[in-house]
Amino acid sequence: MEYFSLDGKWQLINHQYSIKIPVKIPGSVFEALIEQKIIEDPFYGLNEYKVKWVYESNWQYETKFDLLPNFTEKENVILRFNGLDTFAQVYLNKNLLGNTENMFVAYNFNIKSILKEKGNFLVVKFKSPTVKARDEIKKYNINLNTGYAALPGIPYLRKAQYSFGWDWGPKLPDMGVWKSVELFAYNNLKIDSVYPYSIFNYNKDFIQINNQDYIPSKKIASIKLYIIIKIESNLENLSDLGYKINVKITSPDGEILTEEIPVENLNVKVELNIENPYLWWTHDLGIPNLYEIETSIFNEILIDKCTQKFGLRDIQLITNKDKWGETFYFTLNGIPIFAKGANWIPIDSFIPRGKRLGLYENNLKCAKDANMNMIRVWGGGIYENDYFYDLCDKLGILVWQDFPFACSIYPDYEDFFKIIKEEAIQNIKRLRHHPSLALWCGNNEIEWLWNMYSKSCDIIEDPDILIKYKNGYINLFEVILPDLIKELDPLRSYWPSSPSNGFVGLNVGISDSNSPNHGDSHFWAVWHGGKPFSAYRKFNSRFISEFGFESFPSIKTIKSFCPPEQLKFNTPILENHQKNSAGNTKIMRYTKRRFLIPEDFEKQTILSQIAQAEAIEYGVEHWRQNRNEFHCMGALYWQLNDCWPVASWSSLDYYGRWKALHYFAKRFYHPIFVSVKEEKNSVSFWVSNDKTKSVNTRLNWKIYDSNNNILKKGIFKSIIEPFSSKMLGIIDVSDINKTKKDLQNHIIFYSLEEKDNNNIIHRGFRLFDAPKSFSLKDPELELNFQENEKNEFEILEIKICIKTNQIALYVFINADTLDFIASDNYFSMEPGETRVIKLKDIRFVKSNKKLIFKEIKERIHVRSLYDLQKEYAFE
Ligand code: BMA
Repeated sequence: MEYFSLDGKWQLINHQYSIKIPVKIPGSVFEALIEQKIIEDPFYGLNEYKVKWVYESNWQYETKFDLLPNFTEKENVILRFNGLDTFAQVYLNKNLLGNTENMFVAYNFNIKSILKEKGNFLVVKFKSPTVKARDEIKKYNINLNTGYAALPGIPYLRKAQYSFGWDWGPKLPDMGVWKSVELFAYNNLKIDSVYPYSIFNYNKDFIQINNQDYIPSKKIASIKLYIIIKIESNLENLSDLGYKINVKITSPDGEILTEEIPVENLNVKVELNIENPYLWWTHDLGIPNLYEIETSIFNEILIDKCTQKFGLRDIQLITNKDKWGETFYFTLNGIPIFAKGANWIPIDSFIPRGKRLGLYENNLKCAKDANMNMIRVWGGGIYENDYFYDLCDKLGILVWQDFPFACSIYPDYEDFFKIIKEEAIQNIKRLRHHPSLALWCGNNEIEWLWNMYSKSCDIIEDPDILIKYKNGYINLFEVILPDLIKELDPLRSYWPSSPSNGFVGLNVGISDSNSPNHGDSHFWAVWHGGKPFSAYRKFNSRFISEFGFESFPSIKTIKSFCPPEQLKFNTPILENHQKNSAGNTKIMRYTKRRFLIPEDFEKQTILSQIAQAEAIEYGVEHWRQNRNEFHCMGALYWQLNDCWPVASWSSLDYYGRWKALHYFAKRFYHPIFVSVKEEKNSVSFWVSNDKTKSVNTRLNWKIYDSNNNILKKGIFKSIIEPFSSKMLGIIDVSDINKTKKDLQNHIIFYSLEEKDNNNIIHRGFRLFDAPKSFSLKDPELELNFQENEKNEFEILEIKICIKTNQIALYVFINADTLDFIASDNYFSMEPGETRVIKLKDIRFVKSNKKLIFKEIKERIHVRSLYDLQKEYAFE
């Protein structure tokens, strides 16, 4: 097999606007226009509206290339586009090779007959996606759309739906050659796909844990590894031709296992017994061990070779009938896991640029740092880049993968289904070897939408046509896609929609997709429904796959798109960087319920982040308390990241800056976590242990008044069994919380330590009322900075020792001109407490200047709620 990459620099042409500029492959039209300064940054100010012409017009990519002679001598020469976004005609040496219409698939063209040794001329002509969407609406005479933020007609297009606008995303549909382009040449046969999968044989030694269901011990009796190799060839009598396949498996410790078998037909199955296996675990349970598999076909010489990584692990979605309805949880190698994580949207409006900027690594590393073990790739985005899954495999993070359909009725005609089948086949085959991939899910919120449309539908009013589309839905998401999974990836579970109750067929649209007793749920009464965040405590769910709360990003991020004169929550630019209708006003309204609002906009942004973090923590506490008997087994908040700088539900902003929520997540997703339920007359403490071993704990708690007097204190000692949540006890507070004023001025501090080594696992606090009614004093924080780690060039890590003599709420470390990640942030301290915080990944916001200790020290501020509220403008 000969291989030749066509990545690099091509030309990008727009005839209508007489533009001819260089463009990167992989890359995109928007990225090239920004780089060549043809357009101003579309993220800045209101520029989003100035660049409409870009996606309303057509673009042409061109390149010339010569080949090495050994290439043209081969019988087959394939030109492969790993991704074209989206509607294109491909020409080579003026011959039309074909049309493309799906951003999510690779296109292969056999170009043997038109390829020259020298001076090949390749042209890809892209048509405007928005013009195409309007054409489709006209053609089918139905205005299929998402019903809100996005441009109309997009359900007709197999192109990332978010790029046409979402309630957190701008309308910037990009175009171009967004993945690699390559040529490969071969004679008679090549490897089409290699699919390793393993079957686990658990020993029957069951252990009983804490009155729960029976959980198999993780001792694995044996593992059988199967490898299915598909060969592509038009040779007849393959078995007589002497071809062989060699499979070489390298274990994480370098041990090599090989197997060689003759090729007798196009499907080869290799079977191996794996002794002493290294299992793949999520990072919170163990090591995400990866094996490597190298598959080669040869006769006298090597014909083709393919290398990939895989993991030995068994993942299952368990849906068993129980007293509430039906369970919904995953087991990993027999261990039931509480999924902790967030929803993932595409990394950038211009995805290839985001990849170049390192956003995949950064966002996923931050997810792991925040103790997340599962990410849901949401259906309004894309099947992610290979790189994304490679990173999840390596970091030990599970992936819930939606097929890319969201919030809309989709076409129901055969040609559309044909396109989807091809798309699904390609992507299932591309991704199924990844151990991180836990679940295929049909779509985002469409089953739920049918609940609504069974009452009325403004898009399709004729009930007969509506039924036709509903049957189309059932066909696609309950027949076509699950059948393909059964055929191509039979060991992985399929779930029809998120949320779904799991009842399929005639029940679509009739039974509640968001049932608290079956399947997964999206809970939006807080935020969209305007309810206080204490409403989370009233909603039980088997697995909560979406719930969210908005905040502003860091002021540094806001300044990247907003000039100083518009730095206010309701100016046109801030309103444009908020895509949920009246979202900024809502942020302010919610924040005001909790805090005194200062005049200063930066302080408002910080308070909005604290309100968001408190909200999500409330929800997670409740659902983690409910983990016994598998009542609730997952919490994935909406949303991890942003695709541009914006006010949204994310915990990481577009530049990777941690909002307060991300620091909170690091605490509330810790495998051993204390949660607290405060009520007027009582306070109860809970500990969740998601580890495989029991922990012997001691919880110290104290209740103070706002004058630093300790009113009550105590200790709970307890052994917390693995995979369980335990209520440690209830404290009666009716004697101290007699009046509203008492409630407002009392605070609980608590810390959990491991009894055997006094190691503090978790610290927390809780007020009985909104923080704004607690009378705070200036904590006059004492700071002591130390260099912690440096190399010969600069400081890598510093330590800050923070001491307080007063109650200090939401202590936060920040800097106007520096970025860093703190070991903890936005925490509260009791009188006399000292905390040591480490800052790593320290860098200047706008320069690569080296970091000097004195400069870092001068730029860092440590403040608290007292400073945010002391000059408040309104209540
Ligand atoms: C959910 C998602 C998204 C949306 C988010 C916030 O339901 O599935 O479609 O962006 O809510 O409204």
